Amino acid sequence: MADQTALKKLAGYRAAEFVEDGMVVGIGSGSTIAFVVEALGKRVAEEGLQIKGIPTSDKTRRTAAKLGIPMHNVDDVDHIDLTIDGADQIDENFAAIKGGGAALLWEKIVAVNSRRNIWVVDDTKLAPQLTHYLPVEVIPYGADQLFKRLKYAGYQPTWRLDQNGNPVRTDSANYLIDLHFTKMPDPFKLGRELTSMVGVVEHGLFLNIVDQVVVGRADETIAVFD
Ligand code: ABF
Repeated sequence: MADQTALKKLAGYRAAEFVEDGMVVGIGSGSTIAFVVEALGKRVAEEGLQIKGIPTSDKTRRTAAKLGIPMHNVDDVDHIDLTIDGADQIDENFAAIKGGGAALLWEKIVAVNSRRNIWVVDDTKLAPQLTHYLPVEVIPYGADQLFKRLKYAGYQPTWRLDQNGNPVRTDSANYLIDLHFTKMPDPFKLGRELTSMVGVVEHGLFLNIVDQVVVGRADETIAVFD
């Protein structure tokens, strides 16, 4: 049985095949996407693939640029043809939780400005219902008061801290609060409630966004779900 990294590579390289010459491509974040970037870098170097990359994080911008992929900002282009991104968990309705990698805000901005979205995962990310913690990006000013409100609402909030115990700062210099659920409430209702809370910038529920999911499976086959 292949290990998770091998499945990520398998799926990442397969997902990169959907990129065509001349495309504006949103490039996601995370370790699975690192394989997509590696595959695209090879095609740029070996085939002369002509694409414009739009990053979902500063880390992705740097990694992709280092591999020779021309990177542009989301506002530099008329539209994005295709975005390929990872996910923390995807349920049977293709709802996803993203943001474990602290990039959910730029990921969602790029995704909603893309004509087509593909998520690429190994099969450990698939689940009947969403159970993964839910990242929420919040403005630092008033974040403690917001944390208390989330706790009172029963969402079991925790601060996203770095290895030194300091609050993680996103690429937009915001904080992340992760919510924990024994049973995820209706994601649409929860999403609306979170974005209505003053100080919440965005949350990691990605609903009605994805068009295709590429899955690296434990038997080393690839499944593509439309
Ligand atoms: C990104 O990919 C994030 O939304 C998500 O947290 C991460 C998953 O990373 P990995 O592929 O390393 O599991 O899109």
